Amino acid sequence: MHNPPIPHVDSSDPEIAALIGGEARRQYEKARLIPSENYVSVAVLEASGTVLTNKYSEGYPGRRYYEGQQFIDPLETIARDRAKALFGVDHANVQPYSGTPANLAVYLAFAAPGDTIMGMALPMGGHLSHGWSVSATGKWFRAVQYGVRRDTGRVDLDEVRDLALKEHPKLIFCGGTAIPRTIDFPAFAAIAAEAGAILVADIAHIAGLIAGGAHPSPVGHAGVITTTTHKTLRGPRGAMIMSTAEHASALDRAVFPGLQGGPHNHTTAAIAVALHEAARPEFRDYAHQVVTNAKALAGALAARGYDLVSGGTDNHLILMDLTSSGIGGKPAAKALDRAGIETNYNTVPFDPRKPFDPSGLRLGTPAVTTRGLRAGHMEQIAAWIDEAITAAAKADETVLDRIAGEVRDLMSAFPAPGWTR
Ligand code: DSN
Repeated sequence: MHNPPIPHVDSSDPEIAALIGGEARRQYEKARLIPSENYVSVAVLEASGTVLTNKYSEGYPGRRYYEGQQFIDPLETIARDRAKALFGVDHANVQPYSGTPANLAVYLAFAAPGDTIMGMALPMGGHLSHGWSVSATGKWFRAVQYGVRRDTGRVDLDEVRDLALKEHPKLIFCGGTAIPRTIDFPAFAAIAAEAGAILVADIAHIAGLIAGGAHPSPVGHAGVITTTTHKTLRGPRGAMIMSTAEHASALDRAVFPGLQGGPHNHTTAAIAVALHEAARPEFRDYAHQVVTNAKALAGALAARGYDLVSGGTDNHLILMDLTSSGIGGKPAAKALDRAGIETNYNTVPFDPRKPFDPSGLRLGTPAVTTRGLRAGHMEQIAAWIDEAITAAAKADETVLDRIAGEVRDLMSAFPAPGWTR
């Protein structure tokens, strides 16, 4: 059952309780390989489900528009201080509701509608909110987009520099959602300085790796850093903006009153708890194990003949290009889900197929590493992925159901925060 228990939901709303319980069991039984997901600790879950959700706190500690902030003010101050200490930044705002609102606040702080901004194109590994055409950021700003090289699958820094010097963007975003390689923050910083742009490092995917010392930090290179809190950082769904002192007040004004109303105080508390956990030595071990596991999984998939964008990974994320496997990313992801292995279909760079039926599969190791899986288990997971993709190409559902049972057996040996038998 769900942990912490939910007896009051059980008795007052059994329909919703059953769905929550079902999701807790699903998360326990599956090998969850979506690289932007994780398992938060029971402490983070407890903090998320508190009376803090009852309170309005528009403003910032010491400057609120509602009375009764005796406990909220110190709580938000602790969350901000923990973020500053963990990442080594001058300033942290913990109020953005999630990653896209955090990025929108950066636009509001430093750009006006119609201004030129620059980011990585979504199909190349970037994020919608870095100026992709269907996003408000692509509609309201003049977005120029960079990509990766066709031959290496890696960011082409020469292209980034040429584009930045030609287009003079106000903001340059680095980071994204499907980047399997180390982000070269010093190189981006040099380009931004030359072009007169503010560099924004969106570290949503790799924040936990940075906190744990398993990926270089953008601090000292990017004036503004945005992140969600729920991916490798292993906190609740939320976001933060961090910056140099110079940009602090513009960013704070953009979040509130520019973009948002009252902060979600229960989320702020859970972020504080997660940041406390991320400052512990065990979290460093976790971050490095995530990368070790991802490299092991990538190696095992490559050994089975799969094409990996950029040839492998430096971080938590692997992007498989299934073009030569005779199956699209979507049917492969659906078959894997039936086989107990959760991934997501994804475009690959230069994908000839549509985003809703793309050629790629995106997977990663943050969640299974939290469960306790180690590099040795990645060989077995790669074998299951291979078998399931082969079975899916032949529409053999018996094989998928057999694998699901084997995955369940493996995962049942590893406790999942959020579930107790
Ligand atoms: N949904 C996030 C991810 O999965 O990477 C991006 O918004």
